[in-house]
Amino acid sequence: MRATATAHPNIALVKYWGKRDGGRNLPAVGSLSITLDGMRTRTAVEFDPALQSDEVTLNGRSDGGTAARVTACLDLLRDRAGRATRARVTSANDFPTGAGLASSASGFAALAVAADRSLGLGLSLADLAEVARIGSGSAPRSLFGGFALLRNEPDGGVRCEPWLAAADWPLRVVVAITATGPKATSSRDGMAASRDSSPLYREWVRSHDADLAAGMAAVRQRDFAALAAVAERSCLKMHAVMFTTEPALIYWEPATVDCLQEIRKLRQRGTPVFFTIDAGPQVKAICEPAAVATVSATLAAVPGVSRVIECGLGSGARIADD
Ligand code: 2P0
Repeated sequence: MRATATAHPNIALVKYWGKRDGGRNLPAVGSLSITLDGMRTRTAVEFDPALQSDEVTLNGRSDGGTAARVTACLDLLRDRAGRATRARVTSANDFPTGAGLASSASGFAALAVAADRSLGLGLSLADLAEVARIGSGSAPRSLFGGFALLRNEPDGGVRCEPWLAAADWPLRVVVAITATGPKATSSRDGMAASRDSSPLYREWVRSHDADLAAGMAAVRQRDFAALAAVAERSCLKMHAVMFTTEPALIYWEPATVDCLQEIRKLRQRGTPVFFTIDAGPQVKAICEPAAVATVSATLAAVPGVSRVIECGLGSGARIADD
């Protein structure tokens, strides 16, 4: 009745922002991501008949805010197992939590894998993706390594699948940390506000399928320039929606903009690199392996960048060996 799993965060190259059904956490748009190896979540799940309710500890502290989402995921698995037993969930990240580094994605992917093993269910990845998605819309992508695709299906469902293996296009990612505090507005609240108030939201959703198709083709063809173009376009469109939400969602810090400009300058001088930015102030620079030292040194020298984290493409969520 106890198991531990690890998972890596992922970052979307074609972004997810907005829901078509908040209750079932169904995304309004698909997304294409890479799973990173340089950061990790470790989650232990123990079902204990002595517990009256699920207990959630995140980074050593009791976390009531996350507990409801954890319980929603565990309820799906308890239904499958025909059990009502509550669980003790202990999760820790080796990177800043709730700061735009996709800790909820790695956290809920690890939770689904560990809880499935604890209950002895042996669910398929498709079923685990459903469980992880209830916790966080981006979490199914962290079940897979390399490049992962999440898309809406014509029947109203959501499908998440591997799109290209890490070994087939081993890009590198340099994460520039510009602030480590938790974000002021959660992605969940921000998405609801964008849908309700941004004049750009409808166009974001309408034009998204074309971006997703362009991203999928660029990855399959390993076309770096094409991927750079669609990834930066998708990122800036998403942030345009955020900026025009009421009240405005401005996740960027001054150093965020400075990093973005440095990356553009590097590319103009011939370095194969592009940026993406999530619901937080950190900048992720995606580059060819030969460019990683240049990109790292350039971003580390930007005033306001406290550190850089170098990542390769990682593997999917899995049971911990020990
Ligand atoms: C993404 N983000 O595609 C986008 C880009 C942030 C910006 O998915 O409400 O924590 O739990 O489904 O998955 C972050 O949102 O949101 C996210 P919920 P989630 O990576």
